[in-house]
Amino acid sequence: MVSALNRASVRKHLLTDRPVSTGIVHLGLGNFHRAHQAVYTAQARDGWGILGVASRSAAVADAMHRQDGLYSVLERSPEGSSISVPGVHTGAIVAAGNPAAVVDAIAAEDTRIVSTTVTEHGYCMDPSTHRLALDHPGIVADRSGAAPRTVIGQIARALERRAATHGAPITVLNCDNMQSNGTQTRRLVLEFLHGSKAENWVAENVAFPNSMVDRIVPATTDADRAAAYELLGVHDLSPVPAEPFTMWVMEDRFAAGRPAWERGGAVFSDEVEAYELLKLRLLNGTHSLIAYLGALDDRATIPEARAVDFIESAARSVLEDEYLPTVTLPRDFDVKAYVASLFDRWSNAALGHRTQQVGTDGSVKLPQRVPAPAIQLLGQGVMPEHLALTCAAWLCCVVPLPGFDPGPHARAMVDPARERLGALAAGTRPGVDLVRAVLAQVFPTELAESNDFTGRVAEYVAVITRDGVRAAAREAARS
Ligand code: CS2
Repeated sequence: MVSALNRASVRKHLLTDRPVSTGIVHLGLGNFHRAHQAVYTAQARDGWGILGVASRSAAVADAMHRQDGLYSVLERSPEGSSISVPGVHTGAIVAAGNPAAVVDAIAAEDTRIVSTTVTEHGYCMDPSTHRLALDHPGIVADRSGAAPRTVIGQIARALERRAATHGAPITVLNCDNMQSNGTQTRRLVLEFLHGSKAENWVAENVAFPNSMVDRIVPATTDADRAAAYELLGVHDLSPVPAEPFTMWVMEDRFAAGRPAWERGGAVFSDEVEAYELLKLRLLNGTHSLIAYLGALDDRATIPEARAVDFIESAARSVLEDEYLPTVTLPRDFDVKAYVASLFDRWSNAALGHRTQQVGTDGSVKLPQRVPAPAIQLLGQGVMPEHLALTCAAWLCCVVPLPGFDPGPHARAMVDPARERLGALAAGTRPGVDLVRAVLAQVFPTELAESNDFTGRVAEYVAVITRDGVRAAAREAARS
């Protein structure tokens, strides 16, 4: 019989064998957290432990319970694979069905950091104003006093409890791909608590540092499970595949201490905004374009898509001509090396990151990537052709258009706005009217109401649906 994964059976792969106690409650027990923050925390080796909170699915928490709280991180690249076991979680719970336990955990005096990777979608933000969506059903329910089910509600209620009981300060650390992620979270929490007794206490005792996180971490496949077994010698019920590259830059503003994450290579910097914009635009923005063009060209994975000539050219153009001119580089930053490393990372065929996965949630990801640079370039009289192409390709992937089949990879993309956009498409004339209506749902008014931009997006939608995605990319290259 094959033995199970436990502390003894994987001892030689453990990143830390120090006993840990919970100092961090982490919301979002997905693959990204498990291959990023958890690894840095294990490498700090200073006793900090993490209570992981999965939002809905019990699969990861169940697997971890059966394995002494452990799982492995499988680093995959064309050069080979290696494996490690962070071993830094003190427990794993599921928020759905037990929201009170989440509030209790964050409110506990020993908790000094609450961190989040709940995706852009998880913050209940109004896309056009970037404020808390006060009409979001989850926020309405949470503010009415029910046990909170949204992440902002859970954090806010727990902070209220801290204010009313022991009063110990805490840090809220957003680790999602959002611009000024700490500042935005602070605003959302304070908006939730507006008018309550805890508002001032939160403003004075809770730190919300900004952070930039980076590691490509796909969903786990059967091939990953088999590779993990080869390297570990025991079955892992929930291994996490990841690329070798990893980066974390954050502000050193913690209200109640932090692990020595620098031991794992994290950088504490006062230039986080520059790193954030660089990463959100050059990496994430270009990634989106590769994913949507790739899916429409019937490519299953990012490395397959990136290898197609017209997709590679479009990726270089959007990155170099449209994203790069809109960022300010951090001091002493080698941008040439960074760009070269991005194209290498996107070529990692051993990882097999799916176009469908990167294309998922476009209605909440693209607002963090496209509008600000598009508005900036339009303001300078420059039409951002490839940003318009990004929007057109996304729209063709997720909005039903008469007589057009975007293919299996696009159909598999999940998007919280799919239903709403489908209804909109059913009641709106295709063409520029539809494009304007769709962009108004997801982007700030300034961009959605730019006739030049929406007109350009509509032209690309027309070319994609009539002549195919290659023709549209060719047109963008010529413009
Ligand atoms: C990707 C990111 O899914 C996406 O939108 O662009 O998940 C990307 O892989 C990570 O941000 C890399 O750090």
